[in-house]
Amino acid sequence: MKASAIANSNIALTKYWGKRDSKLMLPNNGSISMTLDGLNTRTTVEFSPEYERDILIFNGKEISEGREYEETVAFMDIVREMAGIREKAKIATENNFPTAAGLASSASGYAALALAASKAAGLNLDKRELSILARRGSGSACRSIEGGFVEWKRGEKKDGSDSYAVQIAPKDHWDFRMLTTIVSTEEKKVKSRAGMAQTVKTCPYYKGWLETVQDDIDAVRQGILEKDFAKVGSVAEYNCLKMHATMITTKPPIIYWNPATMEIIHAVMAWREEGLESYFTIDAGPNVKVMCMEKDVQELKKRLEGLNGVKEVIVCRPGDEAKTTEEHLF
Ligand code: 2P0
Repeated sequence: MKASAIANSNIALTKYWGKRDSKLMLPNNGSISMTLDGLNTRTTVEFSPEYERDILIFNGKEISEGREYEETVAFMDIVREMAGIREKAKIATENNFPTAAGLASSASGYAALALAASKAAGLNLDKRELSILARRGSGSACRSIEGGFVEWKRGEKKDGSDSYAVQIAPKDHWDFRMLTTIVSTEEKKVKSRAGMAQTVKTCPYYKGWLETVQDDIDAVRQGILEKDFAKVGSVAEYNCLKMHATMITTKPPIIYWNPATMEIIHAVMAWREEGLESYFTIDAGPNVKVMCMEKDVQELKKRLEGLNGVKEVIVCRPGDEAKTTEEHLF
């Protein structure tokens, strides 16, 4: 059986940083995100007795070994076990954005794969089950199953059955926007997975992160529901800075920022002083996402494009949930 799905990437407003179970991808803390319209992955999966091994085609090129291949096969094994099938699969996947640009390709990638692979395997999973399955591929992927504004519940159970994402507000809830500002398309040196493990192990301030992150989640959730832009933006920005403080103080230190990152941070803060209301957030990489309301998009985009080192600014609205599609890649 063949099935295809399309899923959007997402950006965390309060971050996921650190695991309590690396096999089941269970987080130490919950997180809140916005699903990003227009930054997506499309994936087609077909199980067949004709395939002797899983075949992975990424952006038109076959990947037959290495970390990415192994992780995909491990994920397909989870799907096969759930469906009680043994057939190998052909998987074709395409991103419509630069993969190495720190735009969370694993989030849209595993959300699309969870939906396409489960359908192709004959499973009919509900949103909760899909989110849990996507989480097994990559933590942040569980948030891309839903559209709009999303919360990934940390959960308490050891088996992960209560650690999944739910929608806080739909995509048309308000005219909140995210300007994805690309300063580098180089592959990052330290992947999130390794970076967070190192932080949990060696950062003396990680305790402080865990002690304060739930207050940030509660404030951002409330801010979203009340459409309070200043509350969401200011808490999200501070939460990002706290996460980066823990990255910078691991051993050895992980510093994802480059000079262009710093330039944007200072510019956004100065513009805010002037009354142009915007806030920044940054993931495990140098690119900056700037939060604003629709009315300020054009002015901010123009100003960001004028800064040193800025290559591209992509305007993102809150995006859709993951969906199946009849447009197959093969
Ligand atoms: C987030 N990040 O909440 C945080 C903020 C990066 C910084 O989720 O090991 O690719 O696959 O669960 O989901 C990136 O980590 O890590 C991430 P795994 P993932 O968006």
